[in-house]
Amino acid sequence: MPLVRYRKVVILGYRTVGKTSLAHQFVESEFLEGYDPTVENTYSKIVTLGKDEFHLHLVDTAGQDEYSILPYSFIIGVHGYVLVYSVTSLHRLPVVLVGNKADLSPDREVHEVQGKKLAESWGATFMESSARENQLTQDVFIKVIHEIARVENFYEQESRCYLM
Ligand SMILES: Nc1nc2c(ncn2[C@@H]2O[C@H](COP(=O)(O)OP(=O)(O)OP(=O)(O)O)[C@@H](O)[C@H]2O)c(=O)[nH]1
Ligand SMILES: [Mg+2]
Repeated sequence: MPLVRYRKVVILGYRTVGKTSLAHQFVESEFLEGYDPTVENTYSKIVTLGKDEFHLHLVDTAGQDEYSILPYSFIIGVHGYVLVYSVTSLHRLPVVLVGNKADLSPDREVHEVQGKKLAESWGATFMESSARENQLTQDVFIKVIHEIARVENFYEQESRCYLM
């Protein structure tokens, strides 16, 4: 008897990047031409990989912007995330990848350079931190505020250019 394992995966990303279309294509094998903004939707599919069966529970979310609040169901019991962007738009949310517990140097398994490279490959900002250190912790959240402002300014300037 194959083991059926439950996997809860949350699909995140900005509005209209195609989260629902991807989920729908995966589960129903068809492309959705129309656009119907998602409030929240779930999809289920049994996926067989070799001898293993996975009961995949996909949570299709409403597109996020900088004002979105993620409900608990997007965090609790989640096994993985799919972060989607559209290649047709540069408009992406700022992401700060934080390598925390940097104070625990004897237990370190991830080198700072590895974190940096991963963040670079995502176009994300990277920081190491320690929740034991107030200043380092402040820096994380100040960084994300700066990043949001940077992206906002960029798009404000861009829309001004269009208006001219
Ligand atoms: N050409 C093309 N169009 C796509 C693709 N994915 C999505 N679309 C179209 O883009 C529009 C938005 O797609 P959705 O899947 O609804 O986007 P979403 O990310 O779920 O949007 P929200 O629920 O508002 O966050 C729809 O008109 C889709 O048909 C794609 O890979 N190629
Ligand atoms: Mg959607």
